[in-house]
Amino acid sequence: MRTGLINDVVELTSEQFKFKVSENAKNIFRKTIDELDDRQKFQAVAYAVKDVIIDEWIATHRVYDKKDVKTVYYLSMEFLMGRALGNIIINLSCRDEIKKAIKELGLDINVIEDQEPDAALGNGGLGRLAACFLDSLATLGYPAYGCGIRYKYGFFQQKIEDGYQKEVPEDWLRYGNPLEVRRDEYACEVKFGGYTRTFTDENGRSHFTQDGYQSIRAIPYDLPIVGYSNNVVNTLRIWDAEPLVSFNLDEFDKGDYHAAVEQENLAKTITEVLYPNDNHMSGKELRLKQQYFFISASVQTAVKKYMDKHKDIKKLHEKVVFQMNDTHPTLTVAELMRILMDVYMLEWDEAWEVTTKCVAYTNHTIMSEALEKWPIELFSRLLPRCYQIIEEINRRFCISIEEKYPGDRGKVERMAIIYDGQVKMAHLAIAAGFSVNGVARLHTEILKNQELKDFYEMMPEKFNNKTNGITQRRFLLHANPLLAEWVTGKIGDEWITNLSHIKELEVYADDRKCQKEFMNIKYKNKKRLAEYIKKHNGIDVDPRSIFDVQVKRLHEYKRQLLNILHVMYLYNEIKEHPEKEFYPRTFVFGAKAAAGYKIAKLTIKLINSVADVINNDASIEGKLKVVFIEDYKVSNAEIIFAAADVSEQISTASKEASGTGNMKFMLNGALTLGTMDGANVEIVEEVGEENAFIFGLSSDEVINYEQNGGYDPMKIFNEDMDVRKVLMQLINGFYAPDDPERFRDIYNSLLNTKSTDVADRYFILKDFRAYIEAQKAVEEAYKDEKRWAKSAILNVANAGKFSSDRTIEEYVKDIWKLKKVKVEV
Ligand code: B1H
Repeated sequence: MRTGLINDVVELTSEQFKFKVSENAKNIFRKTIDELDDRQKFQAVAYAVKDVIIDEWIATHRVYDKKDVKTVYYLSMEFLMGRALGNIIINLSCRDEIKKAIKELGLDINVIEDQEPDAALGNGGLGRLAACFLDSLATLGYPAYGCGIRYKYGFFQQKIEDGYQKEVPEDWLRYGNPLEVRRDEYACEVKFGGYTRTFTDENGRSHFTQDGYQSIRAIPYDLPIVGYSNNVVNTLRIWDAEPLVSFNLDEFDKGDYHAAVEQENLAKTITEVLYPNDNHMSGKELRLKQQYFFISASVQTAVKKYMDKHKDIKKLHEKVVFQMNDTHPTLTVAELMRILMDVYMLEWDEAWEVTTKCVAYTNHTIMSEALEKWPIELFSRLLPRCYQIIEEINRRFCISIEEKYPGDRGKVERMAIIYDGQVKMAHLAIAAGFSVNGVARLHTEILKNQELKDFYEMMPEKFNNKTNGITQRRFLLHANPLLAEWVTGKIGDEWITNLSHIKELEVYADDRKCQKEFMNIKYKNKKRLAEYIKKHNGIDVDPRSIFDVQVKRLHEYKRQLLNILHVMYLYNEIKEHPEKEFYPRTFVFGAKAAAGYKIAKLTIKLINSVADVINNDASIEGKLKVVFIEDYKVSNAEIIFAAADVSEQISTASKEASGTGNMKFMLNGALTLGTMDGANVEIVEEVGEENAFIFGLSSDEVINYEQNGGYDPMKIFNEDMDVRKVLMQLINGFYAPDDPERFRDIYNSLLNTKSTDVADRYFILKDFRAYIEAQKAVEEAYKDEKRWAKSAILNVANAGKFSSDRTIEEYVKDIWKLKKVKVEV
């Protein structure tokens, strides 16, 4: 087997690594390696790995400096990194030496990796995408910083108690983070509140400054992002907050006790916790503070770094590009304008020219509840100078709309940045950004033709598509070592850094021996998941059954409800027709619900209640099992994807912007059961419709119903007796004998018998029959092992497009215009 080394220059022997680990054991814990507990072993190894990385990290930045490269700043409220250690080790050129050393020390690499808490600084797809992008940027050798927040508490841990979700704070930094480096020398000041003051300089020019504000000290922590075998180590810079002057007698003496306490409190709260909302805006003042906090610190630092080497601030765009990950970092626009005008004294037009060449915006959703709008009152109080700037941007933008569409008031009303008492962040991002992109072809088309139609008409040149991707290094090489090795054995290891090569597997899809090898690997991975389930849920599942998996955030539009209603239907079928042949099936769910999202949390209870009844019914002879995996996160996701036969991607068409789990399943040889939504469309295009199971309304049909009405779920309830039976089981205590009313809200959400809301907003009943049929087709296909194995291999072979390396190359070519860098150590 080839090693896959691109640039085999880093030489580390296993002896040296062992020495590092034992020195760490001694220096940090005053112990020998044998005396360490598992967590300490992890730390001793992690510090040793950091020691290996650090020279490459320094070397990378030296090259960037010397070459004076253009750099992308990927600004994101979320980076869902998961565990770092294992991923770093597989990316390092000296991975074999490290693995050898760990083995020779008598340590188990899996046990060590398992000690690391997930860095869960994100909610779901948006945050994980940012993490995949960083991996790809480093591997491809592009100069990049990730900029985010060092939340003290990441995304909550989910415990299931009596079938209900309970949120437990995720104290991921409790034992420190061996891989981070605190960079006090880059600390900076971020100002909140107060008022703007105008003054005139000696040349008679007016300037603005902020007075009477509260200050926070932003302190960066750097995390290494290791490229694959190329000596490149990029940086994820996450900011923590501290009071500028800590609560001290100075202030106290001045009688400014309150101000001092407030600053201290603001600093404490600002980076305390990640808001756990996926596809939903929180609207809390603290959230806006978080946004400005990390944006101001990141933009200040980027501008300063540029000015350290260059004289002309007006050429900033030649070296710096800011990519805004959704609208959450849109304050970048106002902050950059502020710095250019108030610090570097540019005129408005000059500042606008620079800003609009530096910022680009990615849209990740059309869900209306996710659109960020801030009340003017809150915004202007918290960020007076930024607000003033946005007002002026809005004034000029509205004039340009009027010029283009004279007399069309509607246009101005629909497109204004400030309207109806609110600041609309997406409108600001589009008005200022030189690029606006969606995250899958269908999503971008919906943006252009529906959601952002007015903007597209006015500025078509800004709009472009960048279909999402995932890193094959984490989601195949690390997550599924058996399959990774098999693939490499067949086609070599180029796929690790160029996933288009995986197409070469296609010739093996019909080969009976290969099919058997493939199915055997899948079986082993299913066994691994079955063991995890046994350990965590105490449930026995049969690895020979079909593993049908839906793991993602819990949201009504993702339709976990459709899935569990279908399970209820199947159970009814098996009970009514015990004689009928039925291929054993294990339905696996994993999903966290936002803490305040009632119906989502009730859906979790429903899944667990259905699981309880079905798993404990001996009469069905284990034909059906339902498992809810507690605390779905990046680290257990790796085990889950590898073990899936069926990938449930069943969102209401038009609602899922892209999805990225769909790609991870595909790469691991699961067949997609899905709607024509998000990136599913492109997955089916790549693999062929015969190797997936597509059902349900199209996005056009959904949008048509939404705009023109004409859908009546009650009619289906009245006419389809299978649907009726399942729905009645929601309210007759079948799954809640102690409280038959428990699931009434779910029933109502579908039939609107009481609420004033739209009935079955996500077309669950409308798609129910089609879903049943698609599921039947899945069963038929699985019974034919040859056919299934072929399809599964073809899914792996056609996943090449969905590498985040491809996505990043497109961003670089069309938006960022970066140059690749080579690092020799
Ligand atoms: C996605 C979000 C999101 N889209 C608001 N939007 C948030 C919106 O905390 N908030 O306020 C957090 C997250 N997340 C997801 O992005 C899409 O739903 C997926 O379809 C897509 O694959 C992913 C990455 O593009």
